[in-house]
Amino acid sequence: AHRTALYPGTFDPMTLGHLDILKRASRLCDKLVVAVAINRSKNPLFALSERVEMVENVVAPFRERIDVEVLPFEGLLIHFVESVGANMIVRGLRAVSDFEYEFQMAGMNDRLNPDIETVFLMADPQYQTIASRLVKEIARLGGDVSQFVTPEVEIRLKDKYT
Ligand code: COD
Repeated sequence: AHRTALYPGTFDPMTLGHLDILKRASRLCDKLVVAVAINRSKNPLFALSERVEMVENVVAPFRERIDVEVLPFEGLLIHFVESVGANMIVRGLRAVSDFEYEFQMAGMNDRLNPDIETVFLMADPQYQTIASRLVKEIARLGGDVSQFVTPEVEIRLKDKYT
């Protein structure tokens, strides 16, 4: 069967944690859709187009094996999943602290559409504690974020904060 996975997030900005989950997800499906949320309520540092570009710039190697699309989305996640014809939603789990929120989201999305499965993946331990929010804080305060993001994202963060 043809499997399409959708990995949704804010990606503000994309980190090596996101990238690790992306790589793992790319091995589970024939097509991967990375859905970048407009997420006005989170007041993102990066514009939607920048967040899409940052993801776009790392998915190129996956295209040798599978079909990949990076698309912006607004509105209800489950509607977007249905509109692209995906069978599963991929989410990353970091610590116990992620669990409550992810548990609720997966449960409610399952009620909205029981045919779509949420799949949880864990990143490699070296990436498990990386969070976009803390990466932004470190960059804003002049710290070194090179262990947490790609060189491209590091440059973009420097540009934002100088
Ligand atoms: N290791 C492992 N996983 C990670 C790491 C890491 N270091 N960093 C991030 N992740 C995972 C996150 O746990 C998450 O699963 C994914 O990567 C994306 O993370 P973020 O922070 O970029 O994205 P979120 O969590 O802000 O995305 C939330 C959505 C935009 C998907 C959500 O708010 C949503 O679906 N909004 C649409 C409205 C809707 O449908 N609401 C009802 C939901 S039931």
